[in-house]
Amino acid sequence: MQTTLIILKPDAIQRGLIGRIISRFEDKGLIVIGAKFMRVTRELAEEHYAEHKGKGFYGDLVNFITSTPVLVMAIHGKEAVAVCRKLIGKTVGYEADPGTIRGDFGSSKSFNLIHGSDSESSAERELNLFFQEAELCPYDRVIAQWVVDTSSGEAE
Ligand code: 3AN
Repeated sequence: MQTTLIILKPDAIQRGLIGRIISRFEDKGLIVIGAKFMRVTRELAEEHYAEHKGKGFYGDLVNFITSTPVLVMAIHGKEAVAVCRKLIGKTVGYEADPGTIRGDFGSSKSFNLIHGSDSESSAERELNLFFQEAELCPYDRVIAQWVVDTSSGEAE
């Protein structure tokens, strides 16, 4: 089981897509174990997007993510990092496959609605950037035993 960082970016908030996007993750069987509605500071944005520093779109990216509030979430479940990336779809909205979040709701390259950590190590780094440990609340759901098969002792 993994936990990954998801950010619903300013365009998702402004367009009123919070509920529909969270439903994509819940429908898949993943759970929200942390959530924070916040305005990202410039300092935090620069740290989060440090790997893109120097690229042409970096300044616009930092301006965009800090422009209006975002919803930051810790999402947990089986293979959560890769599963969330697949649910999110390709970076550019007009290239993303239908059925993905960006493919269904996005039409832009830079306004692409959502961020999801791209690896387990990125998830760990990004979760630490956005959440204190006490802000994450892992829990068990009764339905969990019908979402993944745990009869062998492993989540399968
Ligand atoms: P993803 O979010 O799909 O992992 P990354 O990590 O390559 O994409 O890029 C991080 C963010 O930078 C993207 N979500 C997008 O907002 C922005 N971005 C990436 N490439 C471009 C680009 N060519 N032009 C404008 N913005 C971009």
